[in-house]
Amino acid sequence: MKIAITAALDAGREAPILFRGEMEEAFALAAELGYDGVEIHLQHPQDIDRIGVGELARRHGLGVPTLGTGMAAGREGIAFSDSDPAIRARAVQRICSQIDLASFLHSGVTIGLIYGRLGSDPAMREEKREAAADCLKECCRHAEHRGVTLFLEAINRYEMDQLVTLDEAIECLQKVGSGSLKLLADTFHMNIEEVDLPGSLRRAAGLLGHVHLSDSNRQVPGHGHLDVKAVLDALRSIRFEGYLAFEVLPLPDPVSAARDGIAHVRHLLSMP
Ligand code: LER
Ligand code: MN
Repeated sequence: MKIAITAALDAGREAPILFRGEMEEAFALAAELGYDGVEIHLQHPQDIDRIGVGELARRHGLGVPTLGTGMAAGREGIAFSDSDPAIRARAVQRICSQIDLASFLHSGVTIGLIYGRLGSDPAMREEKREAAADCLKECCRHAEHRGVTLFLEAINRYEMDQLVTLDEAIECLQKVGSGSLKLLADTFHMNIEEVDLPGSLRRAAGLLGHVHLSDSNRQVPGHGHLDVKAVLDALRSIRFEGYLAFEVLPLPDPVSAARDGIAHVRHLLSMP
């Protein structure tokens, strides 16, 4: 298993992004501390210089496992489940342009908050569910064409009202049935929604593509009370070979968090 930090040019105080600032600094920090990659969160793909970031990744020998896309949903209110077709089209267009960037950086693209909510009107829920799945299918076609993997994320009930558990996301993934679509398991959301974290991960065998690893309090692993060893053992048992990305709060500060997180996880991974 490979380990990544998360980075963004800027993010709100409450956002679970480990490093905020220039990509040069993010890649230098990740390389210095022995990470394998940098997960980049972006509102627009053109917010970064793609050639410069590609060079940084090559120079430091780091991968970019996925591009986080939730900022566009949060800041612009665009989503696959929106009842307005023009807004759905903007969400699809944004993901397709993230896919183009991902293809250049050999990265994946996360489909999390941009999948969207169903809302409280029972008459609209089925329509919105179908609309969101159709948008996802359209993005999958573009991803297949570009050779990019999309990671569909299960997100807890306080942020989303569909695809809340891994099983629900797996059901959607199987309905869409694209070779370019994999599951993203985030231990912060799982700690709220799942009955048994290792059991849920084992059911995702063969479908899991990416992991957001944080402790119970959304700090780096080792700063809370999640049984991180049990999570890593389950991932080992399903032969997960992707990235564990620390989508965490930068506490007590970004450098200490990055240092503590990788030390803790490498130590647990070295145990039988
Ligand atoms: C996105 O990956 C996620 O986990 C959300 O909770 C971010 O707010
Ligand atoms: Mn996440």
